Amino acid sequence: MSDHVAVFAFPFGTHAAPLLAIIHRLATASPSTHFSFFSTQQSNSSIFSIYKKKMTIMQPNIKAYEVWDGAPEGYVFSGNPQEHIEVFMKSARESFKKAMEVAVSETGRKVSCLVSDAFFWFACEMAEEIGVGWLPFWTAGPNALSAHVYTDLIRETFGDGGMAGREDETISLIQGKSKIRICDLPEGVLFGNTESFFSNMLHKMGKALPQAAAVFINSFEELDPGTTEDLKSRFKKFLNIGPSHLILSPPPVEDTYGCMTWLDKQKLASVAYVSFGSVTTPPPHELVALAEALETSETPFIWSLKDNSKVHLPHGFLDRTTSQGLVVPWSPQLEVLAHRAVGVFVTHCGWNSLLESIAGGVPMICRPFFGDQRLNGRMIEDVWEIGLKVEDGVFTKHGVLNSLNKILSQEGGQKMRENMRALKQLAKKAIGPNGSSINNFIALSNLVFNTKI
Ligand code: U2F
Ligand code: KMP
Repeated sequence: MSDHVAVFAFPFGTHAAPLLAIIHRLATASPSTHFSFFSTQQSNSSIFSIYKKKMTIMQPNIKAYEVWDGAPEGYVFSGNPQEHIEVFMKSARESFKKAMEVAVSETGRKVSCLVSDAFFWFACEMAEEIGVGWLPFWTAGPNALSAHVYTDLIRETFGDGGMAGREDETISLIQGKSKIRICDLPEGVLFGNTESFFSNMLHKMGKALPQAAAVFINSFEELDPGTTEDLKSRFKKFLNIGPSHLILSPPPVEDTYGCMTWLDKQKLASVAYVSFGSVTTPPPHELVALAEALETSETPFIWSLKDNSKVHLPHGFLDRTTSQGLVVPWSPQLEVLAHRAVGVFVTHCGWNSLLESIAGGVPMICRPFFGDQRLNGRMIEDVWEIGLKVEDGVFTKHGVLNSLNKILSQEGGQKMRENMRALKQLAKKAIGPNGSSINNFIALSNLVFNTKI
């Protein structure tokens, strides 16, 4: 039997790279299966180049196919980050369909299984049309996923738009959410624009996922057992197969800006690592507050900051801090967080960053922005107790100084590090012999290789 697995990647945020890592592992396990990996030209060139840089051989049974980004020639984007998503999504179904036809005719193999980013709710119907199983991948955490699955229930219970004064009420009617407050929900579920294109996409996704052959996720069951148990009852199969970077153990990446050699010279657990992921940069006044707090506290730091944001740093900051820290446009984050010198991570609470911080055992200072990030921040502070949210939700010099002090020089930090160690042990167990994530990965492989319905 010569199988052909079609894989639809979401080309924004950190979605496509973790999916490719999982596909790479599946492709290694089954060299006779062909994998067609569909994403935009920009996304494919960036994620496949990581493999080249890491000098890892890309499996010959994976082939990248390009899909249209949806922007007609000369299209000018307004600057709103969701516009890229909207423009892409409007033509995505057709674009994927066309590209899949090319892959089928090139390989001479019919598609036997459809793996997609969970955002592509329409892939459920596409899989049905061609008579194969649909396996959606959710790239964020289980708690956010459950917020989208239960959007109707949340809206019915808490009222569309009428949450004034109820922001701090907990959502205890949903298993796993006893510490989650209404204000932590991804915008568009209950507040914000509930009718936006993006909110509708997530709403439709929440309704489609229970029909999938299995939903898989980059997490481990023991991290959020309540939510996991609940989602297992909602989905045909709910497979936690992470933390994927521990299972797949990527080879070290190039240290272009000398972060690792600089860290080697720093004291144990003394350095603040600062990064806000691939989508967001804090507004200028918050960058200033954060920079001032780092400078005043004389905390050694590595700050991953896009070059075009450096202009917002306080006048003379870069010159004054040359011996105190590094400002780099991109860091080898996984390795940085695993380094013994790093003592705190100032983060936007993106899911991949959260998992990498757990693996490195580094407590977090949380400044969430959108989507799942407030939810992750709440779990970090109130459930796992492995970090603190910034005071008042935004960076102020005073608030950052307080948080740095609590984590780097007081007992609070010690307790958080112990909690981190316990979570890391659970993660290691999950990916060890007979661990939950390993068993789920085997279940996923079985579905990928036998999903004809
Ligand atoms: C979206 O995620 P983001 O890209 O904003 O953030 P993360 O999930 O934290 O992923 C960032 C990744 O980029 C890497 C880092 C993570 O793997 O190691 N990285 C790096 O290597 N060097 C750098 O200097 C900076 C980052 C979204 F915004 C989130 O809300 C979601 O949780 C996430 C997953 O769906 O997608
Ligand atoms: C741009 C993005 C993302 C986004 C919003 C953007 C993204 C992402 C999410 C998200 C939304 C709700 C969730 C979890 C994640 O929002 O990549 O529950 O994953 O403007 O790239």
